[in-house]
Amino acid sequence: MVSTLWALAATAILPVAQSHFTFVRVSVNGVWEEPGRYFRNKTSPFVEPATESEGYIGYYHSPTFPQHLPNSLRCGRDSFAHAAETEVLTVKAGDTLEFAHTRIEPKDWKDYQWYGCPEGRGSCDPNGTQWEVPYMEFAHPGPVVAHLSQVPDGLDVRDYDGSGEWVKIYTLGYEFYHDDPDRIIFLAHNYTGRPGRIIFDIPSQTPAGEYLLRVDLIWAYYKDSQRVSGGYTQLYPSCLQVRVESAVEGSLPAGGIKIPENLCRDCPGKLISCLQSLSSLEAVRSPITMVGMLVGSGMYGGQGEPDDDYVYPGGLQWDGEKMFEVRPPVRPSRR
Ligand SMILES: [Cu+2]
Repeated sequence: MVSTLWALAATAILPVAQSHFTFVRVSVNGVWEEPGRYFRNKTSPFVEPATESEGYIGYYHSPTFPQHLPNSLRCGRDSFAHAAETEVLTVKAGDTLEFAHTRIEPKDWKDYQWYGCPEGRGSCDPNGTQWEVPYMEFAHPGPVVAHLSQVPDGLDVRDYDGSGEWVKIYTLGYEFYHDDPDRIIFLAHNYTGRPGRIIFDIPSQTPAGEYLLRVDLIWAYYKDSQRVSGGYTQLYPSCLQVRVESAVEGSLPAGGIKIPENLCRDCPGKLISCLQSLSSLEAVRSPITMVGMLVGSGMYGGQGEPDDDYVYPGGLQWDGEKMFEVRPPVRPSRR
């Protein structure tokens, strides 16, 4: 059954109800949990101070922009306010997780959007208006990344705001469409109407303890255009509250990122937080470059040529043994 807590929590009416999306469901080793369960909820509607002057009101599935509140960028809009009411999912290091998203408002959730979906998927839209019914298509092209942030000693995950380091454990990026060097295809939103699946393992060397597990699709904004209202890079973060059982003790490796600080590459002074540097809209309109978060038109549209200097967002990735950079595919040679 759909969680009544979630259905009641979001009562806002969004005119274009299916234009955006939220990751809301997890499966552990192939078994789907109830939609919404173990995820920090969001507040809807919610006004972000940084965009209040533009009249921005974030509804349930609305994107989060880089200039929004740190808490909104970490785990979704105003999500820390919902931490205490969120259950904690117990998993084992090495378990395989899959994440599913929806574009439907919680008040409109029906069992047929979650149960009996094709290919054992965790969400679908049998009565939808999207390209390839019954699939639940992603609304936007971009990479999907997932991170773990370990809860500091002595703290409960329900009391942790995500201000520590985040270590990337998953990247779903792009490929070249039929080896065409001038046409990429993101594997999540791929223009087939049949979305890529978000499946990865919790590294088997993950130390025992409590974590926030963040998953996000980042639709990078077009770097050469005017950054007009509503046109910023869009993030779609959600966090699971998890307790990892493991034979390993200790901490995650160093070298993770801070959110939002290290979502920026060339923030002024490097050590100044992204939030500070983006605290006014003027700053947002200045030429700040973010790793994988401002791109050329081919990547913005998700079916053109890639940027030569593109770096996947989210920092180094950990496979349980080493930290490494996930490199985009090599561009095929022209034939
Ligand atoms: Cu959207």
